[in-house]
Amino acid sequence: MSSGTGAPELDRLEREALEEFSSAEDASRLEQIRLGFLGKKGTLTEVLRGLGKLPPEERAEVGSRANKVKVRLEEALEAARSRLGSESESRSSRDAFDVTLPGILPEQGSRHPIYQVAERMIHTFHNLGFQVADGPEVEDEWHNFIGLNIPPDHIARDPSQNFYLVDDLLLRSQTSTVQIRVMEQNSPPLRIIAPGKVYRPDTVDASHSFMFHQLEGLMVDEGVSFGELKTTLLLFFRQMFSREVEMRLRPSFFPFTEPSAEVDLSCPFCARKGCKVCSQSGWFEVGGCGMVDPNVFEAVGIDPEKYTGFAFGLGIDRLTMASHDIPDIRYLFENDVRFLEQFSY
Ligand code: 2U9
Repeated sequence: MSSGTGAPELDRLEREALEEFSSAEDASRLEQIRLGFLGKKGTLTEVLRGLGKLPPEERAEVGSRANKVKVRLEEALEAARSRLGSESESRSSRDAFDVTLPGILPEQGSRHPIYQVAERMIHTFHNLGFQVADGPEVEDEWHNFIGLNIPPDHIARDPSQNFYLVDDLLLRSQTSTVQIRVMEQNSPPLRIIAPGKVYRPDTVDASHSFMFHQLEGLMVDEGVSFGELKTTLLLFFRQMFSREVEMRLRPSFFPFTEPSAEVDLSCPFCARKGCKVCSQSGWFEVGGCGMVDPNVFEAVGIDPEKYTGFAFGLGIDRLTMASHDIPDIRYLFENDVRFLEQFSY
């Protein structure tokens, strides 16, 4: 190391020091280097101390240069300290890793409660010989109304009751459109279910939404009777709820079935004692059903003299709410994780 005091010597001193600081491999070596340049007897300290002995004309220039070098060396020292400090820190935290700690499981999602109930329904109908059929959510009036024997002046076709997109296209208001499509393309015997989303512009409140889920069923063959409809539904509900539930059919009217009935279950949540879910009545409405109207068969080219069939419609959201004691349908569609995680499995 030169102990000269001119500007070129200071340049060289600076270069050497910077190089040594940046290549120091640990803290004790860095300290040695610091002492060599900046310590009491360090080369730069000596230069600064010797300034007074320089001729006055050199003193100012060399002094200013030496002070700048000092600032740069102190910065380089800090940088080297933090480099070595963070290296040694990360090495020590690596060394401290406790391999006996249990792992952290990644968070896992689960199916939406509506889909969990739908899957159980599908599985149960599958056991009864029904196959799942699917169809588009954007439909034409033929599949949504005309094929289902719903006349042009029927209130169900009113623009205020449907999401029309353009003249002949709307978001389907029931999944019956799927059964129409299946019957158009297949011959009996048929045993299908059509689960899916349907859309109606209802004002949203605790029990209504503009989109909800239905599961509809259809069985067509020679000699299919109302008795078979009743048995099929009763077997379904008993399997679905794993209980001896009772079922009651109340006469009703739908354009697509004749005769038609509404389906009540003995409340599966209180065994008819009366509870919140059944409004203390002991009965719980789950959907509607009936024998396929001969006009529907004619519309899809199935001979109503040869074949009969039954159909039913069940509300999946309603069954989900009842099964889990959910008081407001909006919880099902807000996708708040604090709600949904209660149904994880
Ligand atoms: C075809 C022929 C007949 C399906 C049926 C109902 C009665 C019914 C409601 C239950 C609750 C809709 O989700 S809900 O609001 N459904 O009451 N659905 S009969 O009848 C059909 C379907 C397709 C070709």
